[in-house]
Amino acid sequence: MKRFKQTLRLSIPLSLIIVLCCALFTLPAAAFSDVAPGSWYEKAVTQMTDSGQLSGYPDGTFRPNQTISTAEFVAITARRAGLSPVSAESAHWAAGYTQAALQTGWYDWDEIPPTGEKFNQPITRQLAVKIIMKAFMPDARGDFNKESSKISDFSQLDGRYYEAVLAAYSKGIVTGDSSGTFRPKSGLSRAEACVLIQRAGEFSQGQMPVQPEPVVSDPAVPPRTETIQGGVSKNGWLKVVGASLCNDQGQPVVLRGMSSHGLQWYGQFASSQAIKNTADYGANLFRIAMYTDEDGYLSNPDKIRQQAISAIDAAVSNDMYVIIDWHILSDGNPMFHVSESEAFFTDIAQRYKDNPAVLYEICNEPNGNVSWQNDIKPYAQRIINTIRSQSPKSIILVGSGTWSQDIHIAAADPLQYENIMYTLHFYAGTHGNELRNRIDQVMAQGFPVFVSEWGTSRADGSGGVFINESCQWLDFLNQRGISWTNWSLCDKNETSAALRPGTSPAKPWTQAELTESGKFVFSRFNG
Ligand code: DCB
Repeated sequence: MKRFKQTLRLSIPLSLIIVLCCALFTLPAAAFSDVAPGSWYEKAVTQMTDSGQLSGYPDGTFRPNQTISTAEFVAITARRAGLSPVSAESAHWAAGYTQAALQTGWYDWDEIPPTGEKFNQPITRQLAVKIIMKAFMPDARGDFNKESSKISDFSQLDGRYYEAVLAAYSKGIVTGDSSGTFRPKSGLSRAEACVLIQRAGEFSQGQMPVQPEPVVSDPAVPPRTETIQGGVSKNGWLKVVGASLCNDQGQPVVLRGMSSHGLQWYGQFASSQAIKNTADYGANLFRIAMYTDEDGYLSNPDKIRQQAISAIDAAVSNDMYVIIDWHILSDGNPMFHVSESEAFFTDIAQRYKDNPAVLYEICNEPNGNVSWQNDIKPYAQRIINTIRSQSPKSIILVGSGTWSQDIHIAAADPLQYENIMYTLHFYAGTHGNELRNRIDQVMAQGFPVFVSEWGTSRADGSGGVFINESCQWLDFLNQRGISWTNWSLCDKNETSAALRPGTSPAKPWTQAELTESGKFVFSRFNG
């Protein structure tokens, strides 16, 4: 039986050296002067180094007794599990892996903050075990009484690690040392870490996490657009230049934030505190989804208009841009209520004609038996004229057929106005390369695209959460400087909702009140 080593030598983490050797050296274990043949960790070290998941040092040593750092542990586990690095805020060598691991849900923000302050510290044994169990055996469980009796210092474990540690003991991943202690808050050596990761990894052969589709580098892809962020006071009146949204200085600008859910159902999350909360997390845009049908504006125009106006004013007072969205959905043809739309937009555009913050989205998602040429385009011409007659400089966002996915059809027969953008809506669990290719196709023709709604879920608002696919999408949008709002800011019990059920709209939100989707999306307001 392999066992944990009792003595741990604490030493300064050697992250810089590790980064160099991770990148440059993969020495076969046999070459490690300090990995004794027949030692309890030799097999695991050999297998992992041979497959490129682990490396030694340029001087030919593996340093099995050296305490492993948090970043090393996460990066090695991620490689073993086949996770790919994603873009991250910290410049640390392992930040791409730690960000991917965080987004995959291996641990929470407070355990390993993405800002990096714990990356070079030793990882605790309890957290290390949680990570490998999440990575390789997420469904394993252990019987509390049976397993906890094997651990003489069980009372020292923090409660959030009970489940993972009990599962690890029950599966034989962790066996404890000869005195039956686990020492949850101590570190572990590189050799121990290697054995643990290898053992859990072998257990789960065939159940590797789903990998995002590789981003195919297409020579037609533009170089990353240098965009600026910031609010209305910094950027002023926006304008469309070629395929880019620009500020009043002509510099490409990117807006990111949340969409409300239907005001008739979740209007409380379009409150000034809720909008401020998203601004505090870095959003510079808010979208007001004003359903027309489904008991929305058309059933209760005065009340819903007032809610929308209050939400616009709340966004403005937080220096955010704001989209007022005429949210057609079950009424799939915008012509059904064109005169109500004209009246509504006349009123709003008149009210906000001097305010650069307000963007107009005139038809959320045309769908069903609706044609660009015969329905959407004539509707758009009428409403654009209506808005421009009051507020000539505003940006206007126009949807297309198939729930605002048919931008290529719109681009083939475009609107002849300035400062128009075409909306593309996607749901990461449903839509992928096909829609991304469409974006590239129309941008190459010079048409500006705005993602005024997307979700981490499937297209019905539930399923998933599809974090890998969402990441791939956001990286794609960042590369092209495309602005977005995410569906949706509410506490509905559906995976696309950013807030857990019961979250108060009247207070700032803690991480614990954000859903898996909310945590991910809120972490990406700045790119
Ligand atoms: C869009 C709508 C939005 C809808 C989301 C998710 O619809 F713009 O209103 O939100 O995407 O489906 C959902 C809410 C649910 C609510 C439902 C009805 O999340 O809580 O019950 O609206 O009000 C899309 C987008 C794409 C596709 C289909 C829909 N698609 N759709 O590609 O098939 O069926 O609503």
